[in-house]
Amino acid sequence: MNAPLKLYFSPGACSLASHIALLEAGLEFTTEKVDLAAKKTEAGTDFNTINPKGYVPALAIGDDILTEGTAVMQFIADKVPTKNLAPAAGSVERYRLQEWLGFINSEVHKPLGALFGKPSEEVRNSTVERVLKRVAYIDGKLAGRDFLLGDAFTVVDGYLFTVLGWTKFVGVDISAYPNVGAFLGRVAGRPAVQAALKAEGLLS
Ligand SMILES: N[C@@H](CCC(=O)N[C@@H](CS)C(=O)NCC(=O)O)C(=O)O
Repeated sequence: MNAPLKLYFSPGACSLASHIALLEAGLEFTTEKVDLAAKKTEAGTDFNTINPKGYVPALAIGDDILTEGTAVMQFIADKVPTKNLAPAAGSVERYRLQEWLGFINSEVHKPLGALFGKPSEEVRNSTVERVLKRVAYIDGKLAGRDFLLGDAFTVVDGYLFTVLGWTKFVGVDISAYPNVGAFLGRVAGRPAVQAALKAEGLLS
């Protein structure tokens, strides 16, 4: 029997990417919301006892806990290989997926996330400049392709969708990047993505 899966998440946070992956994979799972400021889960558990790093996503796999979104998403994809949410382990394409996951993690997710912390104007301006450089790069890569790896959706697309969704909350204008805009619309239109947004209370 498969160990039960439970995703610890915070609405709209980077855990949304793992939530999308779980729904795209069609896996059975439960969720528990985390108050990141109080470090408490919805059931009142001290979240630091679940993930000592104190952040989401955290995926309970039975009694075990897997953290780091880039690992969580690949674990989910590998549970259901028939869904092709990640290229086969060992293939060059799989390393290409990991290349994108690492790029989005360190070059987009982290700098954009830091803007929620209200940095000084100087830090903000240099961070926005850096992020827009990365978005321009992504826009170029998305020319003539539907998703980051080509024609098929993979877990990294849900990740990019999630983190670029933050731009509107931190006042970063990405409207000058048409391929990115089309990509975000394409990903938003996927039933699993709509279901994840609804489950996190992000749709009115
Ligand atoms: N290295 C982690 C970072 C995860 C992360 O930044 N999580 C944020 C939400 S997007 C969080 O939970 N922040 C609360 C905190 O760090 O206290 C990953 O890539 O999964």
